[in-house]
Amino acid sequence: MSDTTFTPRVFSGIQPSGNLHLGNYLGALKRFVDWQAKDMETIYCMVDLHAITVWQDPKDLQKSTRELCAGFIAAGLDPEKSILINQSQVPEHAQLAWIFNCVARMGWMQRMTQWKDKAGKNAQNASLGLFAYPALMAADILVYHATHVPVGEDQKQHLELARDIAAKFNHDYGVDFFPLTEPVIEGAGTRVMSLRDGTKKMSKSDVSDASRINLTDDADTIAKKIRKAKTDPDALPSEAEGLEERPEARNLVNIYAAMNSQSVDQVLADVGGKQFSEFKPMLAELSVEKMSPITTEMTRLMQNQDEIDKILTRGSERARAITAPILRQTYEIVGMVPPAEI
Ligand code: AQP
Repeated sequence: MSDTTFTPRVFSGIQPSGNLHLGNYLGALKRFVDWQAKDMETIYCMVDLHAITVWQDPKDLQKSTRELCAGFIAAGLDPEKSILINQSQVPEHAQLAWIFNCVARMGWMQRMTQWKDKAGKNAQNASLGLFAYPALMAADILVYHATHVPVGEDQKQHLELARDIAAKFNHDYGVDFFPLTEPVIEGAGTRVMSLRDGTKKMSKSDVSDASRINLTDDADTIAKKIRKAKTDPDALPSEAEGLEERPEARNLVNIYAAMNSQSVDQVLADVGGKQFSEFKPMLAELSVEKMSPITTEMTRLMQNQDEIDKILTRGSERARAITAPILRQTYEIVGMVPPAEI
């Protein structure tokens, strides 16, 4: 365990790989906004270096990065309060990742379920970057000495690996330099499931657009997708235990709770006994009420790309004031010769 007290600092990121969806919003973005309201430094990142671990069309990547920045701001992140950055504009992320590539072990990476899922049976043909993804993620966090990382449940294993990397670095070099960062996985929205299959995570890469609500969907599309969401024939229970064997029902109740910043028990106290024919329109109305202003604001912001680019440039300057000294100290610990002052 680390004895050093680190200044509380929040870091998290989202890949600009298109199709920003309700899972990203409830599992990550909405919670980023909640953390911004606390008295802590908050840093949020568009992780484009992660996105290219699988092929991205260069033009789409630029558009998606700016769109994601617009989404961050439209959802309530204030570039004056939070540091908003594009990962590739802060080179210390990739520089620290190389050091961590030399700390992490092959066996640790091979155990990552996201690697197994994404590389699938064709692992020999997957990029080296996809394999090393969790070491870059550890660097994203630790290059800020971040202490809190709000993420969805799917990122839990990667965060545990970041702690393993920090602990091994500290042990190997006999220092207490990197914090053992706490994953913050809380609330009803940390695992939003597909609207077509309650056992599958809502995901950008699902071929079925009906499986997810995109942040770019208009009000009619949102309402239609919820109306068509898979459910079962029973009425809603009055207590959470009644959802145990009902993945689709549980998912819709979780979405309602997360969207309305309530607990599942609070929602069920209100809607227990209702049929889906009654609950779905309630969910659709709530979703449109919460999501439509974000979509409208995103569209408006996207018309002013210069403004977005300036926000990112300013964010990277503020970020580098934190990351450059931490990288310099890391290099010293590792034994790199520092550049001479001329
Ligand atoms: N379904 C989800 N429910 C809750 N949280 C989710 N997150 C992603 N999907 C869900 C959270 O969103 C943040 C950013 O995720 P990412 O950019 O790393 O994207 P991802 O996990 O790769 O998203 P997808 O949709 O799952 O992409 P593909 O289809 O490429 O695998 C993270 O905090 C994540 O937990």
